[in-house]
Amino acid sequence: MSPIVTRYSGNPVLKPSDMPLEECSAVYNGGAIKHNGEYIMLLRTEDAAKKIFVYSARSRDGYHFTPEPEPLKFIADDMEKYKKYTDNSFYDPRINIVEGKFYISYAAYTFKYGCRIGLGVTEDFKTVKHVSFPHHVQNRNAVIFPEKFDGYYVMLHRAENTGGGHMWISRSKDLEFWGDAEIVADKGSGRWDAIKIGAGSPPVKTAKGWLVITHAVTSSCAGHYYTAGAMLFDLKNPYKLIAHSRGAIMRPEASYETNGFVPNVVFPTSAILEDDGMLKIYYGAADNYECLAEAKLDDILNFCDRV
Ligand code: BMA
Repeated sequence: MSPIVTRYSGNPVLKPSDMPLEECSAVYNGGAIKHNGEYIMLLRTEDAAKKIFVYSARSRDGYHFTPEPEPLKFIADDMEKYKKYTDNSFYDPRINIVEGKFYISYAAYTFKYGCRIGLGVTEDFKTVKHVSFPHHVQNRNAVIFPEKFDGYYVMLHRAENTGGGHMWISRSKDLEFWGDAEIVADKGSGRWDAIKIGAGSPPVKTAKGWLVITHAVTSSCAGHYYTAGAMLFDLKNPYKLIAHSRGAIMRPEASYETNGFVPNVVFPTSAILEDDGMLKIYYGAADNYECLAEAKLDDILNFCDRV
């Protein structure tokens, strides 16, 4: 097992039978925050037909979560246009706290057009009001920095394979029009991230830089293999990647990570830094379960080499 992270002994923190959805087949890739001492998580939840719903769940200790009875509603001023690019299929939500507001970035999917990033805002974690589709299709895994830089919001996102599977960065004055897109981290620094690399958690501020827990994908004869890594971005200039983990901080090892709907997947989607310097990393396991691993922030930083 990884020397850097320790899996929560009560994993999974949420499993399909915990969810209020009838015939639930999977619950995973949950975006989580800690707000006023409470943990709030948004979860990709699937029924028997693999139709996706996003449920919220709350916890007082970060280990035991209680799901809300109803899924989130996604609304927009122009519902017709909105539905064209979502088909009621929203997944892998991240909660980005920016200027005190809760922005939800998620993958908006339609069978016909593919996947693009959806951005919404919520106050109650029951209704998400559409803000924008920041990029065209073939983009997902977006996270937003908690602070603005020179008046700009800044987003990390991952282009699909047609865009190379690299991690991109772009910025916006108003959260609606995004530009200045650049590749900020290339896939393929080693075999472990040869296929794709993308943001997992929204950035966490540390003394050494903005920490982002990432996913990295390689492939084998048995298919794709998803691990978790870490990156540090310059505190003043997020377009500058300053350090990258030498390899995976966590790879599929536990039975709930190596067996499931998609075997051999750990997919981090949030990281919460506690006052004692421990990081809670929430992640999807095998596209089936929501899990938790903990690590000392210093151990992760020490495993990051400057680039
Ligand atoms: C990625 C996304 C995730 C999923 C992962 C592993 O490309 O689709 O939602 O968890 O693959 O299957």
